[in-house]
Amino acid sequence: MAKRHMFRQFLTLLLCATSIFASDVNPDVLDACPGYKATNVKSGPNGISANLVLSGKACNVFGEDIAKLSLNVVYETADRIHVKISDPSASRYEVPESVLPRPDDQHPVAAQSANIQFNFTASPFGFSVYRTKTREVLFSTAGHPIIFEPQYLRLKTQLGKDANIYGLGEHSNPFRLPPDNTTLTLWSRDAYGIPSGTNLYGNHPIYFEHRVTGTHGVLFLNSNGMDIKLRTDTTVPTLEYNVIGGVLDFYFLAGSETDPTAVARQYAEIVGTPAEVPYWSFGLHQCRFGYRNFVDIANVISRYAAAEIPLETMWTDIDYMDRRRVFTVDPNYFPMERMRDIVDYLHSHNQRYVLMTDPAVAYLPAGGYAPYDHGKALDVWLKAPNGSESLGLVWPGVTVFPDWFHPDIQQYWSGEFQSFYNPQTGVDIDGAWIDMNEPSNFCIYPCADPFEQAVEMDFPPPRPNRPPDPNTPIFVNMTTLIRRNGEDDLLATPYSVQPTSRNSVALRRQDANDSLLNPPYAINNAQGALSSRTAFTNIRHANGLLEYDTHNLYGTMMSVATRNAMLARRPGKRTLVITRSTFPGAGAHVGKWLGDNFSDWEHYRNSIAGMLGFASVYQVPMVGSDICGYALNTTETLCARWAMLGAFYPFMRNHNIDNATSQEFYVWPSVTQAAKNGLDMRFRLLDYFYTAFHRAHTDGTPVLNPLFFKYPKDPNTFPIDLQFFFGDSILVSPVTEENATSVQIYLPNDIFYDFLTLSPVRGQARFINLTNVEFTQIPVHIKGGVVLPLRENSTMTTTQLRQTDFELVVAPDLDGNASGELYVDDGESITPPSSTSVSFNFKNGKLTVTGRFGFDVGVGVKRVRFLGVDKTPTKVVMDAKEIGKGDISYDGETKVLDVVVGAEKFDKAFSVEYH
Ligand code: MIG
Repeated sequence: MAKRHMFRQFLTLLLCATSIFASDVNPDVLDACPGYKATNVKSGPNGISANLVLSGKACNVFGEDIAKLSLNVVYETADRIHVKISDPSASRYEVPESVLPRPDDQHPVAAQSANIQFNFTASPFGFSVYRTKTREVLFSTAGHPIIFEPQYLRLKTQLGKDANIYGLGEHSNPFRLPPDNTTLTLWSRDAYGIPSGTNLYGNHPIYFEHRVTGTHGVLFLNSNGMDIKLRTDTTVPTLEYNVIGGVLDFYFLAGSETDPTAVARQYAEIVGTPAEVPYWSFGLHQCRFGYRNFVDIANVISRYAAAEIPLETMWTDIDYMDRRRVFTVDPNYFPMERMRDIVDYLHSHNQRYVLMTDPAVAYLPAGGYAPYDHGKALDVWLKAPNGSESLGLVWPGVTVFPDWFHPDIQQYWSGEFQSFYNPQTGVDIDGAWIDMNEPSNFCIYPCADPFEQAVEMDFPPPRPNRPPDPNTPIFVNMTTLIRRNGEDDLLATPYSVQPTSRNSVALRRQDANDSLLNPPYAINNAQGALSSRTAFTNIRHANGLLEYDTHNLYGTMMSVATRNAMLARRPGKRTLVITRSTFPGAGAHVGKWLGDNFSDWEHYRNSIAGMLGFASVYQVPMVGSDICGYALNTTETLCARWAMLGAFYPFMRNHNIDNATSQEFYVWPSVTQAAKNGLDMRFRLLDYFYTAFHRAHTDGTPVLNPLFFKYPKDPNTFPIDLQFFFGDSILVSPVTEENATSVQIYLPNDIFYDFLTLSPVRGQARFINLTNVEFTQIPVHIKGGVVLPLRENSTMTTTQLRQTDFELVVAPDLDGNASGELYVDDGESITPPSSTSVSFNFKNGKLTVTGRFGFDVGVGVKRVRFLGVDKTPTKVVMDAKEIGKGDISYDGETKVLDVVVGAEKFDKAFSVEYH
């Protein structure tokens, strides 16, 4: 081994030991590495293969350069090139197909017919990807040698000046990544406060780059820890991957020269389209950490009803568990019988219930805790290198962790779900919330004695974890409950902590030379060492894979197992699973919340960028941020604004930390009103959004759109992440500053209509200042060119909403045309027995409604409102029949023509035109 290398390794260890990062090697040193040259090149009609041999003296920066690599290039579709560089001599780790099944590569296309091309130079080896038609280069490694060492890979591409790069999350940076020296670190981490500039819960090594000439995408399919750097400290701006394992596996997506959403669909062809969710899951969800007992839960449900805020789904955090142990209820505070009463009550009111499940299972080897015993019997726990169960410290104290690669893990997990969430004997939940699946571990690295730490840190914490608020009146009107138990009894019940035996586990010896724990290149993990506060990276899974390589998959694998367990409980029905940690492909199974934000304006604002990352780039569209903020006390005005912004999150949930003051929407009158106003718009738009979600499920078209997706030639839109489109056509422009009642909003050169007054607003490709935006209002505009199928009015549940008539709003574009779609099915079947798909077209004053009406929507279309109408029409005709004057009204001020069509049943084609 070269002296230099040993020195570097020594330096690395030293730096790791003092927890400073070794990653900032001067880029010139790396650029001076020899790189490779291509030999034995075989060009076929559908791709290229070659050997890559080291083309000079090894530089051995973070290990020894691998002398010979193989290159494989396949034109998998007209819009996708797969480029893989790997070590043919060793079987290096690659993301398993079992976690992310690869797209079809068996039917490649002819290179000439593809929309993008792969080009390379043999010596030194470098490659580029360019658009076939325009020869515009999209990616180029020229001038930057590839480095391929056992635990360090580097690949670097040039970027244009001020490139518009989106993705590479999970992060809390602006949606358009700052091109100046931004590092995106991918390593799942329990990231309380979701600080920007740090690695967070999930990992999505995909970016879209947008230019006025088109939008393309690059997926780096690798689950190892990595730093992706956008640099401008180099001669040309670059994007650089620094990775600690796996192979160089890239998918280049052509996207489109005109439609930025095309690249999203192409990405979905790789990672899968989003799972369809039940209709009810678009209703309002209420949660908090720190509901003390079932009476608290009952109170919240009752108070929402009393305040007439449509609560669809009640949630409960880990509070319900007995000593924080998964798959148990606390017998005193959340007794099973009362839990079942609550669920029955909710279900009989068309409401739902969701509970949290954590991955970590209490380590109780003495027996008697079935979830541990069952897992032990099936031998599904993660194992330390010495074969003993790998122990961590999570909420219940010392824990084991499920090994999602174990062949019996699904059996185990589904079994626990079947019994604890059993409809006859357990808690009959409607959806699942899975947390802590980075996996998170409270044990401080190197965690030599988790038992001692459990004692020191007081896990599980004693009850009640939040003192009762003497000012909160008992409000239960779920009478059956109040008769059986009073709150006083509950709070008097002592909470007992049982001592845990601590003799069966040897102390863990952390070997600083173990390169699985301390690899030579240290990624910029905000948690320090790779294994800090998580599972140990030297763990080998049941199938032989290392946690070092698969850490970033843990949450997604738990997601898939949880979804399967939920589907097994209610065969044929969709479910809702909300996870914290994700990887490419997660969205095909589950939704995601953005984790532990703060109740402050900055987090309110950057929730939009966070959400756009997941919904518009990563293909995880069922996403939302904790409304009113998680940690810290919220304020009335923040919560009011957030209730309305949250009404345009795909996943709308109010959630709060245990030590913060209550923030349910009924707590303040202004917030109650704000929530009602937001929900009113959301509910009226719900079928429009459901249709968008169905389309996403069908082909990956995003359900939320950053402005540039719709105005790709307008550079002003490229950095905007305080406004977005909900679906294709609803522009949401929240007030973004504390105490403000005004907001600067950007309106592209187009016609818009105010959602509430329906009057036209001509966009001038500039910011305008909206003033007098009350704390109960959020500016929402309809983008011209759409026919919106709205429900006539809002209701208290989505079940009632589905029994509400439709109205159509025709919002023409600048040419006077509009179109739209409506998809309706039973809202719950995975394979709906029937469905209705309607198309709306508006041209020359005539709205034509056509479609397939397979599903009985049960209601009619009561009216049609035509927007932007210049004068009172002489007559309005529905099908061949003139509509009576009494059913027509025209408002010259707002230019709205309102026509009562009164169709009792929405089950056939029709047309309405005005003259
Ligand atoms: O260590 O279950 O992000 O939503 O309330 C914290 C308690 C564990 C973190 C989640 C948060 C949840 C909390 N959990």
